[in-house]
Formats: sequence, structure tokens, C-alpha cells
Amino acid sequence: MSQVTLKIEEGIACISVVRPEALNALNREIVDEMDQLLDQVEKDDSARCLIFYSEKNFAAGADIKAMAECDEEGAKAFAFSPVYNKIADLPLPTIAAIEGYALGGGMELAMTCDIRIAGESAKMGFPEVTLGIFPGAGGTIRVPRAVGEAFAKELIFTGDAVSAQRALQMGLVNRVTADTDVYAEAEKMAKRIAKRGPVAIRMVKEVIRRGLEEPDQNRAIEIEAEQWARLFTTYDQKEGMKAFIEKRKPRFENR
Ligand code: CO8
Repeated sequence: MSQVTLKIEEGIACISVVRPEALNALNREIVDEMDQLLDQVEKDDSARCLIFYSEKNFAAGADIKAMAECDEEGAKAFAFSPVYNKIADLPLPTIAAIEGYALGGGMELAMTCDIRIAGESAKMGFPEVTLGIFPGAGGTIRVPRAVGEAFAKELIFTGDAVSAQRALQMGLVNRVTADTDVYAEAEKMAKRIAKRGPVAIRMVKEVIRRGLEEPDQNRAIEIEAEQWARLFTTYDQKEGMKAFIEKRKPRFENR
């Protein structure tokens, strides 16, 4: 039976893990199912934003019981990174709406998203070192980039989970809401994003990624300028500016 669901409504896609008996711990099958659903989201022209949200718990990590007896080759086969990288590179904005536990591979999934929103009782962290391993699905790369080296090392070396407020102070999450409002808050933000120029959003996500990866700042600024100018070949730029001048809402057409 499927353990991952996808719904797409009014331009907002939502992927959810449904494995409550294991606090939504992630295994190979779940991540492979997610992979297929990502293809559906990418193919759907109406999708403007993707939310990852799972009821009660975001995900209590990778499935320890499935990993426990792995040898080195088995551990490689368990790797989630190709799918996680695919999420990070999606051409539409992604939001992790975090309720309950987001630990280990679950928190690494949240780190692949562009934006993170947490409920006030959420518990987030990287307990891998308590199991004799370390984060292996992008955590050692994405966490230092998100919160800086010192906070990343504190989280990863201690293995301690942090509260939503502490995560907010570190910059691990963008905002904290009441537990009952996590999905609603993510949806509200997704709907705001969905109203904006989709070509501009898609291109700026790519420009930000390239800028962060580009060691030469002047080159990064050149890339921004080139891509910015390209927008002036699009219908949406003409429509957005015309709508402003005519004092009406734009009707973007994603072209
Ligand atoms: N894997 C497998 N089962 C789990 C997991 C997990 N990560 N987390 C919880 N469960 C299961 C429990 O075994 C239990 O099942 P059962 O009833 O059959 O014993 C059920 O979920 C409920 O859990 P608890 O009874 O433990 O619930 P508590 O409320 O007492 O505790 C905790 C909640 C604190 C979240 C606790 O369950 C816990 O510590 N879980 C493990 C958290 C963890 O260490 N996560 C990191 C896993 S390692 C990882 O993610 C590495 C990723 C590296 C990259 C992956 C790509 C290769």
C-alpha cells in the first residue's frame, strides 16, 4: 500500500508520508515513491509551489530497523541523496511544514526545501551520532550553509534535538506557528508565491542556487544580470508591468 500521497489543488502540491506507526520514518520504498510523485509535480503545469507535510510527525529519520544490518554496499543502496537533490533542484519553490519530530533523514528532507515552517512543539535535530553514524543525505552540506558552521556542528556533534524557538534563533526554520496552524501557514505562503510571476520565481530560484555555488562574486552578479535581462523576453514581464501601470492585478501566463 502506498505510504506517500500527493495532492495538487489550486496550484499547490502537497506530498505527505503516511506511516504513523513508525512516526513517518523514511525507508527506500517511501523515498522511491516520493521520487515518482516528484515527476508528477514537475509535469503538472498548474503546480506553482510544493509543500512537504506529514500529519503529527514530519519524519523521525531514516528507518533504523531497515538500516541496522546493512553492510557498506547496503548502506550505499539505502542512500536518499539522489532523490533529495532532485527536490532541492525542483524548478518550483518548496516549503517544509514541520509538525512533531523532524530528525535525521527527516530533517535532511526538510533542509532540501527552500523554506521551513515549524509548529511550536516541533523537535528538530540530527541524532545520527547517537547511533554511531552521521547525517548522510546532504545534512553535512546543507545544514552549515543554512545556519553557519558553528550551529551546524553543535547540532550534528551533540545529536540533541532543538525546539522550534531555538531552531528559529539558529535560522534552521523561517517561522514558528501554533501546532494546529502549520499546514495552513505553509499553504498561505504557497498561495502568495503562486500569485507571483511563475517564470520569475522559477528563474530566481536557479539564480540564487547558482549564486551560492559560484565562488567568484562578480561572476555571480553577472549571472544575475544576464538572467534578469532575459525576463524582458517574457510575456509575464510585459503583463506584470502593464498591470501595475493600469492599476489592476496581473494575469500571469507562465511564459
Ligand atoms: N526508524 C524506525 N522506527 C522508528 C524510528 C526510526 N527512525 N523512529 C521511531 N520509530 C518507531 C519506533 O521504533 C516505534 O515502533 P514500535 O512501536 O514498533 O517499537 C514507533 O516508531 C514509535 O516510536 P517510540 O515508541 O520510540 O516513540 P517515542 O515517542 O517514545 O519516541 C522518538 C520518539 C524520540 C522520535 C524516538 O522514536 C526516536 O528516538 N526515534 C529515532 C530517531 C532517530 O534516531 N532518527 C535518526 C535515524 S538515522 C537517520 O535518519 C540517518 C539518515 C542518514 C541518511 C539516510 C540515507 C542513507
